Amino acid sequence: MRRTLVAANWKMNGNKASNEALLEAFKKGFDGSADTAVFPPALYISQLAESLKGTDIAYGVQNAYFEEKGAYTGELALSMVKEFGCQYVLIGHSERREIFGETDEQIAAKVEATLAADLIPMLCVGETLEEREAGITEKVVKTQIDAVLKKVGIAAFEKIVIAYEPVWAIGTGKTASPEQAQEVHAFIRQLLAAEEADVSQRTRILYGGSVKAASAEALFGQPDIDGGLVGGASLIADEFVAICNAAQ
Ligand code: G2H
Repeated sequence: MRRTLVAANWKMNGNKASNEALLEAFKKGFDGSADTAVFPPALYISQLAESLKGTDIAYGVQNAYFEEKGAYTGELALSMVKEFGCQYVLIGHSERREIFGETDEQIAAKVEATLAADLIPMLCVGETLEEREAGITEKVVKTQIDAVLKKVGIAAFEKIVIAYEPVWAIGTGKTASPEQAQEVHAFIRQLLAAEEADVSQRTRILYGGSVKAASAEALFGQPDIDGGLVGGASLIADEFVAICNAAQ
């Protein structure tokens, strides 16, 4: 019912030559068993548009602003993102929250503006190590999701993809175990179900945090894990192809 989605978050990595090599290897090796999307640094969106023409591989930006236009130096408007053929917008990644100080309110506004631009928000949520150790993982994730629910309402979650990314597992090599991840994914689905059961069954919830080819199959095999958001391993062609092809 929910088709697996695997997304590559290249973060601030790559150059024209390495991007092309990655994309060529991906197009050659990918068996089409999942929906896929690639998030390059925004400057390379045109390169992806050209390279991925005629394929089913989608692409998007790692961030965009909620205002339509104006004096917002360094920001991208969603109309611009749309004009370059993007389908997805990554919103609220923990690196945006932590390093750039994005708040739940700004993230909710970005989700709302992304939906209004007819693009798909990929909303990232997740707890830090201190929060997990303090036993407040569910509370933290609920607060992050509630801010968006309050802004856009439950019906909008039909079009939103959620990525659960425990901060302690990001780029650290520490993947959450499939059971640990499933527990939080099930909790997120319950949160949505408490609002509207049908919608909760249709919302895709991805896992992110040191996903590797070796862990992908077990993660994707969990009942509430609908794919992955992959950082480091998405920069290694064989790894990323194997992760995508691990989808059932
Ligand atoms: C989490 C993830 C991609 P990595 O940030 O969003 O990165 O797979 O390197 O942990």
